[in-house]
Amino acid sequence: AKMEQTFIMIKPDGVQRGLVGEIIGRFEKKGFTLKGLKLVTVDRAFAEKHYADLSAKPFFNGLVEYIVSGPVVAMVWEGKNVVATGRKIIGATNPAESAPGTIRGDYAIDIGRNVIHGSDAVESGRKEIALWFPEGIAEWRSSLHSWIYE
Ligand code: YYY
Ligand code: MG
Repeated sequence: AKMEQTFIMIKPDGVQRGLVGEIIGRFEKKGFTLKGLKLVTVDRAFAEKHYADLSAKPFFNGLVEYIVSGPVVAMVWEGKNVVATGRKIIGATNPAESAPGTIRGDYAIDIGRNVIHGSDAVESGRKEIALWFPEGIAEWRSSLHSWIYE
């Protein structure tokens, strides 16, 4: 299997609302492997860097305020196709359009409180992992590997 990594972040509302265990459980039960995990509160400059591509958008300031408003759970998940599949597990950006069964579809209402972030491509995932985990991530292989991959 060709392995990929993605950066997943539970946003401050997800932490405050006690959704951390539920969200991690969905990625775990799917079969993906947890390679990095930390609870961290970031400052404005860091949040602006994470969302640099969106700096011209009218919602940018509110988005940055939201991300710095409390601790977030930063994670790296690994697996075959984890970037695209992770986005499916998360659901559409606007929770009004996210399908039931997705994280945003099940737990969010407003676009500006949509609980979770996931990288949109392998390359942006690589950049986000480097930004959030400059110390590096764990090197391990799950003993379940051959029960999940053929
Ligand atoms: O990748 P994803 O999080 O699904 O959406 P992006 O287009 O990258 O936007 C990042 C973030 O910005 C989104 O999760 C909510 C917020 N946002 C917003 O508040 N209003 C919009 N019209 C679009 C995005
Ligand atoms: Mg995005």
